[in-house]
Amino acid sequence: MRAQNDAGRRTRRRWSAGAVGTTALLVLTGCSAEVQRGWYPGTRETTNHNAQLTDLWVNSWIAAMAVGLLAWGAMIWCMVAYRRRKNDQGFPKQTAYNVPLETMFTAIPILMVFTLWGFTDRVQTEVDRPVDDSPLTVTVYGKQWSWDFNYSYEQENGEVIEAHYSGIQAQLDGTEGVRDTLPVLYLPNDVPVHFELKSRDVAHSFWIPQFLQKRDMVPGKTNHLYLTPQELGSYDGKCAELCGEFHSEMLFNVEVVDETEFVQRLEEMEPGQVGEEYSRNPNNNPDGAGTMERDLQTPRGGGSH
Ligand SMILES: [Cu+2]
Repeated sequence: MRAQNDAGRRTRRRWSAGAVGTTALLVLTGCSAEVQRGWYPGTRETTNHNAQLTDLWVNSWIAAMAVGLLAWGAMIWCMVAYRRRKNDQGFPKQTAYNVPLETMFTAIPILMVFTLWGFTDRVQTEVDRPVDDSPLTVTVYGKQWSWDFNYSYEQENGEVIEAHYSGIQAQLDGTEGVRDTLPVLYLPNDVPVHFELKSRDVAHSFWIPQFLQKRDMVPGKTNHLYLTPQELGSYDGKCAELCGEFHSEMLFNVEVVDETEFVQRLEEMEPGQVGEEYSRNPNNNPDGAGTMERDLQTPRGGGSH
């Protein structure tokens, strides 16, 4: 008996220690910037859209938590209040078809879904609104397994610079410093950018996690992203669509630099742009496909050799 009591006390003590620990953790982390942005990468200022996107995310979680607490509370209350008592006999009173209750159970979730949809739609419409007068257009080609960045930048004096960077695949062989060899996308700070997203072969997806936006790159189609970087610094970029064997090595760096440095970087790059002529999609570029077929020695239509 004594041993049992001791064990019980130990369990209780462990439980209360756990509860104190959890509460302390919540209180201590409650005010940190990380929690405030719902563990999202970047900050509210990384691009002109980050604040809105973060708010949508965090507020959705707060709403979900409130609904969760209500539902769990109601469940636990029912389990306790209507538990089987010592002298209960047989089944409890059986009920069915409570129309008001069932109407409520249908109406409330529909209302919640539409509310969530309403807020999502509002943010999405705002974030995806085309910006017609971006001085900078970056046409990005995803390709197995790297990136081509084409820049067309209209300077304040009206002069347009066209330049490109054609990336080669990263070699992740475990040696240090590979990150520095990745293709770099340069962006000027505080300048609105229009991204035209294309693919040279299969479906890819353009993703800079800290910018909180990601968009598919579909062969034969151009997708668009509009944003303004607002914080100088380095960011990671990657492909977010499984696109083949070396998908995981389809990485790039993003450097947000001031306007003067940006122009300098453009001047160091190859002039002009690399377009569809390097694409591999047989529907969009029959010549490119022909070259590829010769390279791979795969006769069209299953030749007889
Ligand atoms: Cu890819």
